[in-house]
Amino acid sequence: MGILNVTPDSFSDGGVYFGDPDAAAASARAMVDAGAAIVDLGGESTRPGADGVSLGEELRRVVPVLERLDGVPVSIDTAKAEVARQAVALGAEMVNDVTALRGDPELAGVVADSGAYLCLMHMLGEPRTMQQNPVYGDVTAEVTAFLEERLRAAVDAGVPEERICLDPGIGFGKTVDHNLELLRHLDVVARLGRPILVGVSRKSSLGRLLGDPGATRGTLAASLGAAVSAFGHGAAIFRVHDVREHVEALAIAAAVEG
Ligand code: HH2
Repeated sequence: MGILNVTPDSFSDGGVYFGDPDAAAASARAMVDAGAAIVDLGGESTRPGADGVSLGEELRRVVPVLERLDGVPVSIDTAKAEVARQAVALGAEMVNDVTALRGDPELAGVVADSGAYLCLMHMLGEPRTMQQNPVYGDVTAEVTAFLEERLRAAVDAGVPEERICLDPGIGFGKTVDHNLELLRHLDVVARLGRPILVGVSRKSSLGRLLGDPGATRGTLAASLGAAVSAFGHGAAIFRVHDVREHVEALAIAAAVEG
């Protein structure tokens, strides 16, 4: 899954494609050429400390890009039902909701009615405050229980279970140690029976693990190391900025695994 943010403030590609839908669409096509199975388009940053954007602004950011992505498999990274509704009408095949259907009571119905795929992600708190001292008793058990409950809620709302993938939400209300613990125990989450999506690409935990306590992002090499390790622990879908490099690294990891 290639990442395409059309925001002024995303932590890693913020501003690059903001206000330039032609460049954004070209980037999406390049990611598919590089081996991405799907491109995740987002018009609202969820980085730590980010404020939300209005419905009108989010639509102004993503609709012109969607209109240029005919034939490209798209996931829409949104928690807003109206953004999802317009995105699937313009061909998006998947809804990636970092609130796991808790943000907008109408989103579950939009996904169920459209037949789209759905990603349910774990987050403790909300982006503005989520990194202020997150506390868990057992992070793997709590994240797994949360995802199990949200999976049931989505199925009860009419989304077919076989259309749903689950994401432990690396960096969403978690310390570096929480993130490591979750990556190490992805197999526990995978026992819920759904594919596991992991988004660790360039995240700040990687830079911090390499010795910079103030890091706001991680390097490509660190991202590849994390992705290959996550693959070994059962991850199936990788949300990444650098598509070709991840396709190559994961192809070799898969070949070794047989
Ligand atoms: N991470 C980000 C955004 N959306 N969705 C899923 N399912 N999993 C993730 O880990 C995830 C996500 C944050 O990264 P990015 O999009 O690069 O930055 P920003 O939120 O600042 O736009």
